[in-house]
This record gives sequence, structure tokens and C-alpha cells, in this order.
Amino acid sequence: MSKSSEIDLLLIGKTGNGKSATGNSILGRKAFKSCASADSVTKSVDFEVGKVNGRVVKVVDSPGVGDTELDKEKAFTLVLDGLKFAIVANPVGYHAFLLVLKYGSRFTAEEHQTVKFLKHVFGQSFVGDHCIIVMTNGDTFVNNHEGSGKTFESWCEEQTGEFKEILKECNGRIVLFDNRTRDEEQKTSQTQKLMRMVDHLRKHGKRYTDESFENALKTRTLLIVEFKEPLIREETLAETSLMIQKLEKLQANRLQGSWLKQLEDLLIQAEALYTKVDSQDRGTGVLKSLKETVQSIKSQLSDEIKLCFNTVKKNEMLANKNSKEARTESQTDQQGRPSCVMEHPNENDEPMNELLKILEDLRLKQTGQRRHMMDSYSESKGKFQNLLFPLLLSRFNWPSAMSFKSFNVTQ
Ligand SMILES: Nc1nc2c(ncn2[C@@H]2O[C@H](COP(=O)(O)OP(=O)(O)O)[C@@H](O)[C@H]2O)c(=O)[nH]1
Ligand SMILES: [Mg+2]
Repeated sequence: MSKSSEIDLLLIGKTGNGKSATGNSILGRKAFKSCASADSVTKSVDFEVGKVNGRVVKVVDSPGVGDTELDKEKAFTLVLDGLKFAIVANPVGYHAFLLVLKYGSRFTAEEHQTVKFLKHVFGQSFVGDHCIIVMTNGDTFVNNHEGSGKTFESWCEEQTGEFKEILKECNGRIVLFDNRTRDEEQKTSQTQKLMRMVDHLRKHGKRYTDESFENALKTRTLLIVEFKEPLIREETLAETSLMIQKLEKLQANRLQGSWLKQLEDLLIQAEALYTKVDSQDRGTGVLKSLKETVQSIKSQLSDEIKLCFNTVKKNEMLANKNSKEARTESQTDQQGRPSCVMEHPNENDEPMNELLKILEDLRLKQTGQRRHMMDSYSESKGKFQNLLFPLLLSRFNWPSAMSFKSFNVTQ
């Protein structure tokens, strides 16, 4: 597919708009499978080469964007991989992207989403630099305006809203196609009109190449991470919720059994989770708040481990002090002197003071962290209220899991 043709065209657009039928009209033969049923839509990238007015034209048909399944991961991946393949497998690039729209179906929010999606995939300027709109169902247009004398051009000028915007962005490059016509003259004239627009783009612009696609990598990555964010969020919050529950259990049974070992394991788990979320974020910043949540749990675990070490240290020092006192007492007995008074009484209180200080610091820190986590939770809740949080709230009893134990130093 990499050999350069005189003209390379890529068909894009929503399933059912008539991409394959348009490809067939351009090539003048039934090259692509075009059908009314959504079951047999183009699922892979197909290309066909033909001669149009003596010029070699390559037409590439891609899987449709914006069909009813686009919200499903499988369909998303299929479309994205298909478009990627269409670009990468044809490194010489395309002279034009034919954005296929269907006359009669309004330029809806869904169509607008399709264009937005394609901009994310190909780069923000691809519509302005490389797109030609092919409006199919030209026969319906003619039937609707029969006798009114309205031309397609004047109809375009009357349009408002999103459609007007996209047409403006395309510098008015639009052509009406009737893919069902049997009129040879009409077949030729609509294809020739399209070819004139392609030639105009050829003269004034560059091909859309692999390099242009590389440049759009940032927006494409953003699109992918944004798409996957709800799922990553659900998985991560489920894992962090379990970690918090474990931490709370360990905090309630300090210094018992393999307490330290369990804490350390939990910290390793939190660190691994942080690394995972960080790599899933792919430098886009989309998962920032999620990373902060995991970071906060990591800090709390580190603090808990620090506390554990200090407690052990304190116990050791107390044990040392007791054995020193016992030794001093026995020496005094032997030498017959009065009992020894400790030289630096305050020094012996140091471990306890240190522990109290750590406990207080921890309490203050965790209170702050809890506030921060609840804030980011509320923020996310606003964003995803229709998606995952009601589910999480019910499934993981989130607010109670988030209420970290604060240490009461007076107890
Ligand atoms: N009436 C009419 N139907 C069309 C036209 N272009 C495509 N169709 C029909 O629209 C349906 C979907 O076309 P298809 O090329 O498979 O769309 P794709 O999914 O975008 O490739 C098919 O039943 C086509 O026959 C057109 O210009 N006029
Ligand atoms: Mg098709």
C-alpha cells in the first residue's frame, strides 16, 4: 500500500454515511462493500486503486467513527487502530481526507463529536488543511428541492450552527454526491468536481503524512487516556479503598503479629500502584488527581512505618535504661554507696516526647490529607457523577473508607 499513486484519498466519517459507496462512485466500480446493514460495515482498512480520467487514484476506506458502539472500548480501539493503520501503511501520505456526511441527517452533536474525535486523531488543523466534505444522498437533496430551484451551494450558505462552522473550517470545500445515480453524466461531473478540489489542495498544501500523524501524537494520547480514564479510575479507587481498609485494620492493632511486615507489603503495593497510574497517565496529566490519591496513601503508610520504627526504638531505649538502672543498683549495693540519681533526667523522656511529637504530626498531616482527598473526591464526583462514583460509593462505602483514623495523643 506504500507505493505513491497520483492521488491518494482517505475516506473518513460515521458508519452508514456512505463512505464505501462514495469510494465506489469515485473509482467507477463496485470496489468496496457498501450496505445498509450495520452488521457488515467496514471493520478493517480496505484500499482500492483505479483510473479516474487517466490518473491513478488510490482510495482507502476506514472503519466508521461514531457508530453506536463507539463508547465501547472494542469499537474505539478498532476505529483508532484502523485510522492509525491507514496512515502508517501509506507513508507517502494522503492528498485529501474525504469527510463523508449524509444529507438529510442533521449535523448533530454526534457528528460534531465525530469531527472532534478525528481532530484528536489527526491533529487540530487537519480539517482546515486536508479535508473535503462529501455530502452523500444527493438524490434525496434533489427530491427535497425539486421545483424550488434551490442549488446545493445556496442551501450550504443558508446553514447555521455546527455545520456552518465545519464548512468554514474546510474553506467551503464541499461536494454533493449521489451514489445511486445511473446517470453517467452526473457520475462524471460529481467525481470531476471532487478531483478539482483535490488538485487545488495538492497545489496549495502538503500531503498528510506519517510525519503529520506523528505530530498529532500528543492529542491522540490525550484522547486515549481520556477515554480510558473512567475505567482506570474505577480500578485504582477499588484498589486504594482496599488498601485503606487494610491500613485502618493495622492501625487498630498496632505492634501485633507481623504488623510491620504487612505495612511494608502494603507500601510496596501502593508504590506499584502509583507507578502503574503514572505510566497509564502517559504524561498527559489526565490522571493527576488519581496519582495524588495514591501518593497520599503512600505517605500515610510511610508515616505509619516511621511510627513503628520509633516505637521500637523507644522500647529499646526504655529496655536499655532499665538494665542500666538495674546494673547501677547492683553496683551501689556492692560498693555500699547511696542509690544513684540519673545524671540527665530529661534525656530519658526523649523517646516518649519524640513519639508524642510524631503522633501529633501524623494526626495533623492525616487530617490535612483527608481533607484534600475528600476535595478531590468531590471534584471527581462532579465530573463523573453519572458514571462511576455512585457505583463506588455503594460498592466500597467510600466516605467511611476515606475517614482515616487520627491518633489521640491523650489516650
Ligand atoms: N439514496 C442513497 N443512498 C446512499 C447514498 N450513498 C450511500 N447510500 C446508502 O447508504 C447505506 C450505507 O452506505 P455505506 O457506503 O455502506 O456506508 P459506510 O458505512 O459509510 O461505508 C447503503 O445502503 C448505501 O446504499 C446516496 O448517495 N444515496
Ligand atoms: Mg463502509
